[in-house]
Amino acid sequence: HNHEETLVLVKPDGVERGLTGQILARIEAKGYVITELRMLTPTREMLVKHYEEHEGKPFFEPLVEFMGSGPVVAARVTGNRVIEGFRSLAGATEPTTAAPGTIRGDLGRDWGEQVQKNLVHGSDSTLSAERELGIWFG
Ligand code: YYY
Ligand code: MG
Repeated sequence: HNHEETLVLVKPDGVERGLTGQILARIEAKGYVITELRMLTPTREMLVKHYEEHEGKPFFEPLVEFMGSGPVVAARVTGNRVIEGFRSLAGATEPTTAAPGTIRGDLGRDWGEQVQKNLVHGSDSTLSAERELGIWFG
């Protein structure tokens, strides 16, 4: 798995707060390699596909709306066990309780109105990585 790949997104809150550089720097500092990078405001169509596993859940609509609310930075990231490694670096879903030392734990918090403001996305399996990279990088 030397060439394992994952999709990382810096979500609209991360971009808006000017944390893109810090987040990408943490990925590089851990030793992973960014092989493709783009900034875009995703369409609803892309987001519905991206979050298809969550369709029907109560947080789905607000999540899709938030993710389309501004520019996002998408990165193709490569390295041994990068899927697991990036999720560990990102920390738990909820930034309030994500461990210090992680991206969400160090840079995130609860902003009240939207629990989905947790700075980053990382694919959770080789299958979802392949699927998601197709959505964001074609
Ligand atoms: O993979 P990860 O991002 O850590 O969490 P998921 O369970 O895949 O949920 C995707 C996304 O949805 C999460 O980053 C925030 C949002 N979300 C939410 O708003 N409310 C929840 N109860 C669970 C997830
Ligand atoms: Mg997920």
